[in-house]
Amino acid sequence: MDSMNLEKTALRLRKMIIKSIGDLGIGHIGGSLSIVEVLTVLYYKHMNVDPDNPLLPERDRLVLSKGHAGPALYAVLADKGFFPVDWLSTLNQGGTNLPSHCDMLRTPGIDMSTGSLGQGLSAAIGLALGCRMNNLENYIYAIIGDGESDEGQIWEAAMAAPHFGLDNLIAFTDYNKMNIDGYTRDIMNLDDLGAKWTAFNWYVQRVDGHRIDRISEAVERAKLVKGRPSMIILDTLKGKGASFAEENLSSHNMAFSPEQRDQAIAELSRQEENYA
Ligand SMILES: Cc1ncc(C[n+]2csc(CCOP(=O)(O)OP(=O)(O)O)c2C)c(N)n1
Ligand SMILES: [Mg+2]
Repeated sequence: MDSMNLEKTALRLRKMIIKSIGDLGIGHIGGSLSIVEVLTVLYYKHMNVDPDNPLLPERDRLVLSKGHAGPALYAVLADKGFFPVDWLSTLNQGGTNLPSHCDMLRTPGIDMSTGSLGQGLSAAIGLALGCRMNNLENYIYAIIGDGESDEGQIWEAAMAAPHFGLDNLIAFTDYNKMNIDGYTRDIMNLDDLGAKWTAFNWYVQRVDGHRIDRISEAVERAKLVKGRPSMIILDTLKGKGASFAEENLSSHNMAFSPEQRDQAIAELSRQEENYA
């Protein structure tokens, strides 16, 4: 898929996310909307996955370590055909297959259960080691949050992955500059985040996390790196694409009305027309 079609796909996914959370009336809209482009690049360009065979051993895997952004990944998986699109309107309701946070035992296409922040990158290391042991030539992708990066376990993983020479591991930090109820610079300043990962011997890149082409080029460069893992830092906006949520500190787990839902979807539909 070329960049233009990927951008159009990202708009469609944003609408699906806003509808799914909006139908429930509350949810993690901010951190879901900030990762739409990276998910689009991975699932529509780079990842080898098969919706009809979600447990294929040689598939690429994604660990959404910031598991509260499950609704973003659910939109992608539904759109790709891992499960029916109408599941999206059951989000986080009793009996659903789409709980607020990712559950690999419940949802086809989810590769790791996450939501307890800090653990996913370590789980991705385990997957990367296991796949290498099985002589698979696949990639393990992981997405962590900038607030999540306050967790000590992230830095244990930061030390372990280069030690094991995991060049099949490509991680992303969703650097949206916001934690649950404040700015990361006030809660725990990440300062020069790239320098930290570089010091741990990761191959580090930093790109605009809403530029499909830049993310895709970064993934291509990461795949060429031998002997160590990659960290791609994505400069993003929390709530990107929904005017009621974008760069709004309250967007973390936000309640919004059907009118706000419909207005945001209509705005995105107008943008989609530019691609027709
Ligand atoms: C171990 C753990 N501590 C606290 C939480 C509660 N929590 C959920 S999301 C969140 C904020 C995380 O910030 P960030 O990683 O920046 O997420 P994003 O901005 O991408 O939504 C917190 C503290 C949790 N899920 N797990
Ligand atoms: Mg954040």
